[in-house]
Amino acid sequence: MTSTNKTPQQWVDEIANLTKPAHIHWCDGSDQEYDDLIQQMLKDEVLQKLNDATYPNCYLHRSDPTDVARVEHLTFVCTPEESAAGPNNHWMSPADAHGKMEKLFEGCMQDRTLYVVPYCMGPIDSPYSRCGIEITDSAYVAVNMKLMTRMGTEALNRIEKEGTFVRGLHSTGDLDPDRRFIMHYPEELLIQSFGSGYGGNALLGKKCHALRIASWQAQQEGWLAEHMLLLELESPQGEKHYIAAAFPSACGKTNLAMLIPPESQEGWKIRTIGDDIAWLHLDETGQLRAINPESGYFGVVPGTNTKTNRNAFEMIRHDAIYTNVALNENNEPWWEGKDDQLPVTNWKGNSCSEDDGPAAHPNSRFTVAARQNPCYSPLADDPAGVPVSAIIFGGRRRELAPLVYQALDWDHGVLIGASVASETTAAATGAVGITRRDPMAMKPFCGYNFADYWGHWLSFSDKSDRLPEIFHVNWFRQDENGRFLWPGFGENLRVLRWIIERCENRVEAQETAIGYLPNAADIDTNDLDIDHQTLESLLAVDHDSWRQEMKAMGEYLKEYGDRVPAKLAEQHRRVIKALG
Ligand code: SAT
Ligand code: MN
Repeated sequence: MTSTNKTPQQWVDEIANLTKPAHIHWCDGSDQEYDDLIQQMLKDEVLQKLNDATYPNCYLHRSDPTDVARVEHLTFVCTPEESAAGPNNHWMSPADAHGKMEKLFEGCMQDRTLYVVPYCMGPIDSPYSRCGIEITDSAYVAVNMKLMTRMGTEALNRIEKEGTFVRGLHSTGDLDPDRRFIMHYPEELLIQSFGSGYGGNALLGKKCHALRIASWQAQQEGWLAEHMLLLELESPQGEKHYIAAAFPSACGKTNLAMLIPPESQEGWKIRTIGDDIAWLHLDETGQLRAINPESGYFGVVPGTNTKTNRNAFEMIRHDAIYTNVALNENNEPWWEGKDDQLPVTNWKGNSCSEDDGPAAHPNSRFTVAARQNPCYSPLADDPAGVPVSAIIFGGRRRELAPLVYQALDWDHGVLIGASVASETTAAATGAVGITRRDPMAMKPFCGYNFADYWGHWLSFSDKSDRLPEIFHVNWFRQDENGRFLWPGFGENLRVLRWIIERCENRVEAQETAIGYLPNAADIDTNDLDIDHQTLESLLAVDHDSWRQEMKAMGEYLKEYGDRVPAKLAEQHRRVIKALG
């Protein structure tokens, strides 16, 4: 299974030979096919139809209770040299991984249908797009791939023309957590996933292809594959800016990408290009341009309501697949933070009166086509992508990181990105709320050694003198009583406005040891219930805490040894010196 230039047919034959499916179905991506697969899954009780009057064409899928999130400890990068995968990845030698997986896949599709899912990540006619074929024995995966990617005949035509594609082999296996692995072989452009039906482990176009494999390809070819939302911000004067923002999973990317400006911000508009992944390329003028490789959203459901994200709330009222939410008495989906009705059946299918814990799983998800988004930007389909003015990094941190600050220059911005830390969330199995380093929000998704990845980021300052400005934001600061200091959600627009003003050189800022901070008066707090002191603490740089932070960052960098780029170490020393 090593050659990357097999034809789709040759590869499918080879896999069919190994997995022994009862049927083979080549997906054409048509609406009819989608409907047929849904009908089949209703019959097989893989899906349940929700209230058709209030939630037309919406379905509930309950996954196995042990299979509800990404499994980072079972996710491997398989490169010949362990050092190429780096301390940021689990590593297995390609030979060992192939041996292990071959045994698992042997005969695993008996009595099942093998679906061939050709897909294109990015607009079908964009030079920046890349194709793949996922082979899966899950109809749930096939319909999710239809919503999340440009899937079907057009993608297959492009693959046949290009002669190359990323191969992804997936089987839900027997869902035994001890027989669950997600393997990546960057040099073979190959992904193998066994034993899970959950999104990030099973929809191989998403994290496995568009981030882990693509980040590796991007390093070879001089572009960037990032865990970033993409939005268009239009001012009341009609000026447009495009912003790319990296946050860890379940930290509000979808909400920011779909932000509805509050009444006080009259005339401002936000449109979504993407909510999770961006591929960025320098064009011939040195401008960084971005596409969203996906065409749908796989978003966190709990907490979605008309106040936090009205666009999403409306978007998921029809033609949506829900995974692991609860039900109310009207057979409508229900989740924590939805409304004041009561759930009746929890995500496991048990009665809520007899089973404790949250009714909807904290990582329950919706899948919808991006076009259903009320603030969808048609530029998401533009093969040329959008020109990026600003890159934002952020994490979920109750302390330390100010509301917003700006890097002194690109190289300093790379240090800021590399230093991102965030509290863990329910998007991955394991403890929640533990602060960990999550450079560029790519900790679970970078397909190669982070030290080389930072070097790759740094190389951009040699290639262009018109790169985007880099910023860091933190919406999640809390006081000692656990109260959020910043209202977040729609009000985050106020921070985006400062960011754009900085990009346009229209507002002064204070140079501090960690970067440029806003003067308090330059953040619009009109109509906000936020006093001057709170704003000051949101914008303060506590030197003691930052010295500790930089020390911790130094320890973290040591894990990467002398592979850490000199320019990054130099930026780190500079900040320490400036902190005094
Ligand atoms: O599970 S996914 O990786 O698809 C979503 C996420 O964790 O960001
Ligand atoms: Mn994500």
